[in-house]
Amino acid sequence: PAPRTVLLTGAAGGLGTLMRGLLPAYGYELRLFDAVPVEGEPGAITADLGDREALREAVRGVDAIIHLAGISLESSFDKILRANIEGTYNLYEAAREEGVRRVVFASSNHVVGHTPRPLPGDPLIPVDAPRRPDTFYGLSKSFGEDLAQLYWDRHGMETVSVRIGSCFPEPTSVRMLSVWMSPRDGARLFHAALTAEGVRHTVVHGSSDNTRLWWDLTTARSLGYEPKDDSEPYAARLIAEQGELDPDNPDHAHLGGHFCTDPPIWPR
Ligand code: NAI
Ligand code: 15L
Repeated sequence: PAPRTVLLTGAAGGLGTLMRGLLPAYGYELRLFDAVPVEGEPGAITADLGDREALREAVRGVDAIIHLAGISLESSFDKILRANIEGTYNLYEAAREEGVRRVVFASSNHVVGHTPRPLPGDPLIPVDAPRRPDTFYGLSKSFGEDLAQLYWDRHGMETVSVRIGSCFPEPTSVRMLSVWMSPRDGARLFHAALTAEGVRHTVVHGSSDNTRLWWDLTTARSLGYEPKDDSEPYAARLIAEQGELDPDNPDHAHLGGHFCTDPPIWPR
């Protein structure tokens, strides 16, 4: 049967807030979880991914989980280790113990961020391109994907790992024209990932059907995802403000954009 009760971790964050608005229209009852209180949602669970007891309770009785909680940008390895690596392990363990069958994992383009971005006329980046994390952050999402594979192979727990491009109300950079996922398309893709049959562990690219797309959406479409949006209406304004991407600028050379060139963050 299609999942109905879904745990949404990271519900207070940007994407969590967008999905809280959009997913109930698909018939889901959302249980909310975040380290910080979710505004206007007194029933939300306020707990850290390090709290295994709270996680056991949070996952008990849900049909599926959308796992968004974690550090969403580059940070020190120690912080990433606790929130994204140990935190995602804690969530999967709780889900296994409570018999939850399906997870949708918010992975990221930064798992493959060091992949050269295609120039006009180049083939799109395939979903099985070698992993080339651009940050400790991207590395932690790569770990999450492997964890998902392990829990499928050992425990029969299914995951769709969505390598999200940039999911915000509007694209705000020229790079985002290529990787933008409109919130409405994000909800469509999460719905497909929750309901497709026999996904085992599937990795998909997560974006809208952008005119300037850099990566291949075939696997996402195979789940039943039909993107309806395109960033192109934003292109003229963003290019007028920021200029076209420059093939000689290292910030513009890779899928991961400036994540590949920002100075590393060392322990503090
Ligand atoms: P965000 O930073 O706005 O939200 C993350 C939420 O997770 C926050 O509300 C935070 O309180 C919570 N959180 C962090 N550490 C936690 C912990 N240890 N225990 C419990 N909760 C914790 O990020 P955003 O943009 O909403 O992204 C959501 C997820 O999607 C993240 O995992 C991010 O890596 C992933 N993602 C998002 C993209 C986007 O375009 N928004 C692109 C690619 C991936
Ligand atoms: C991500 O993984 C981040 O969570 C998000 O904040 C954006 O920076 C996005 O990637 C991106 O690459 O634009």
